[in-house]
Amino acid sequence: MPTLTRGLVAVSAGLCLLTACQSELSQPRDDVTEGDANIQVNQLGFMPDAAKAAVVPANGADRFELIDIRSGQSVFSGTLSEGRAWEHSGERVRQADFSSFTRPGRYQVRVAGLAESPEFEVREDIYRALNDAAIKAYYFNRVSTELTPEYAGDYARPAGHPDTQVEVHRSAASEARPEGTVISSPKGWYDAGDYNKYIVNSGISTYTLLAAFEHFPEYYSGRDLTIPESGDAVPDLLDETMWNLEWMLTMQDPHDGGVYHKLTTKNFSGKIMPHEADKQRYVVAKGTAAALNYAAVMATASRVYAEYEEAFPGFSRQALKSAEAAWQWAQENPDVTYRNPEDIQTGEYGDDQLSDEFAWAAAELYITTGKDDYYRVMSAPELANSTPSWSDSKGLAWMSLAHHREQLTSAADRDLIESRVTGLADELHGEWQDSPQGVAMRAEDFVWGSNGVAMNNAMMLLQGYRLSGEEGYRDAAQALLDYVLGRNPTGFSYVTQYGSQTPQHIHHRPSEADEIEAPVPGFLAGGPHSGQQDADDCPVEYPSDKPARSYLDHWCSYATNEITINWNAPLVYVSGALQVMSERD
Ligand code: G3I
Ligand code: 9MR
Repeated sequence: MPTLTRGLVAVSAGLCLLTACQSELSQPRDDVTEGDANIQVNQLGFMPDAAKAAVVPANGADRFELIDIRSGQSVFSGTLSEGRAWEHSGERVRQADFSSFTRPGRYQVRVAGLAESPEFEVREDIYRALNDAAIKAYYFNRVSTELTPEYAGDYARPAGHPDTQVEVHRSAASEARPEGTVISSPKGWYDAGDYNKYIVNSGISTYTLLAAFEHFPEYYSGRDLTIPESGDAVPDLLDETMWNLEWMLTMQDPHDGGVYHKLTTKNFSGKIMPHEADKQRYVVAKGTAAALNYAAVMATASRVYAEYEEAFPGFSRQALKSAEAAWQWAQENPDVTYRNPEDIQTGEYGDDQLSDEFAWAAAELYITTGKDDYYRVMSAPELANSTPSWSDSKGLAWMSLAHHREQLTSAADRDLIESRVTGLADELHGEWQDSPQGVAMRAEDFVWGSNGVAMNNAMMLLQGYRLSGEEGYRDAAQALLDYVLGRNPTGFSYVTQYGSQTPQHIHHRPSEADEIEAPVPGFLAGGPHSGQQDADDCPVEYPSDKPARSYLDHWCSYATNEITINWNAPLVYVSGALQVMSERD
């Protein structure tokens, strides 16, 4: 803080003492770190050449040291940045930058007057296990199959939800399939901590995993995730995504190309294991968002699996055909927005902004088919870029176009594609630079699933890095990964079983209902935000209203401590990308 401003704060505090603002002073002040704050650091650690920083509560100290755990010796020391208040936590913090320290080993950060930081490592392959686990989490959430000890270890469980006798709900009835028609719609992944399957959310998750593969095929071709398909001719990541794609195919009505919005029970089940949750399931209402999301994902899958024709004969062609049929349905039904029918209480994933879904589907169909008409209907010059979410998919269109830019036809405007991608990366990079916490999280990012937003912000920064080689984009993405792995004011590394303090009570029915103490590994908890929509269901209070501290590691907190497939997917993308891109250097 400049001396002049510091003086003013002191003067106004002094005036307060003499006048009537005593009560103001007894309130916690936004610019002062509260007593029990700790040093925050990525609890896994860093690759040797990465940007590395810890966040330190501002106390009197100006310097920090790195302590080598093995020798107990100080191996690096540096000056802390200026203390500034982070508006999203209300805490005054300083950054300890040790990017220039590259020696592999195990360390912690020491600052006079504070407890030592959690331990972390500097290691070449630091994110491999995390990346494997974040993908393996999808296996743990597979529907319609037993998880055997060979692949699931302690988390083995009987098969849940065969989904071979699913009823067409009234809202989805058509002439060819009247209400009550029974269809088979097995496989897929459970969406989250609940047992339902939602097209829109499973679509963005599947796409993001396919993008991870499309961007880094060599890396993922070499990984062994210990899933039932391991050892076959297909990379494990693509075996895992196929589990969901096979389900998605069954959600299209073959009579008209329309896609059901979700497959669900009428209400959320209790805290029981999958095989115990045996209430009737329904496919519910076709919708435009579902059709377009489906079209985008199937068009993407068609090109990714074209290389694996032998393992999945006919799949690539079938996926494209069904993508085109869904696209056609959406053209004829352009504004069928989804709302839960009265008797259906489960997740809604309702979205009435459909222009981004149209653009995304068009972009993927254009890339896969090379047909210029698809590019034209995308209306690229009018399409902005933004951080992707289940309800906003335009960023995925730009991400795919950027990856394939060298192969596009002349209809595509490559300069526009590059400027959209670097434009968003610049915005996020600026946010990172200005943030006292050193993290590109805007006020609007602290929503239900804020950790997913953090990872999607990082994924978009990495698109900028892949295009431009601008190191600052990569460093800003690294800082976001650091944030979810512990460099945040809650002290949690938000990925189950990855870090020294991790969520123990995620809102995930199998984790809560099994007899095992530790939750299923590799899941990213939703993360803090001020919404507290579950406060009435929680027997404990949130520790703070501040967006970055409003988090509860409690089963009750479905608004901050649930896990979902769409938040894990960008964690997969980012942890894999940072690992691979550094290995390439
Ligand atoms: O759209 C409004 C926006 O206009 C407004 O400014 C903003 C202010 O808070 O709210 C926006 O709505 C939010 C909506 O998500 C869209 O982002 C709601 O507040 C928020 O409560 C809602 O949260 C969704 C939540 O379900 C409740 O519906 C989450 O995004 C979504 O990830 C979550 O998804 C659930 C599924 O329904 C069921 N399965 C688990 C999954 C994760 O919890
Ligand atoms: O368990 C449900 C979770 O999966 C959903 O994301 C969440 C929001 O739709 O709802 C949870 O169910 C809660 C319900 O909405 C309200 N009563 C308590 C339920 C959880 O115990």
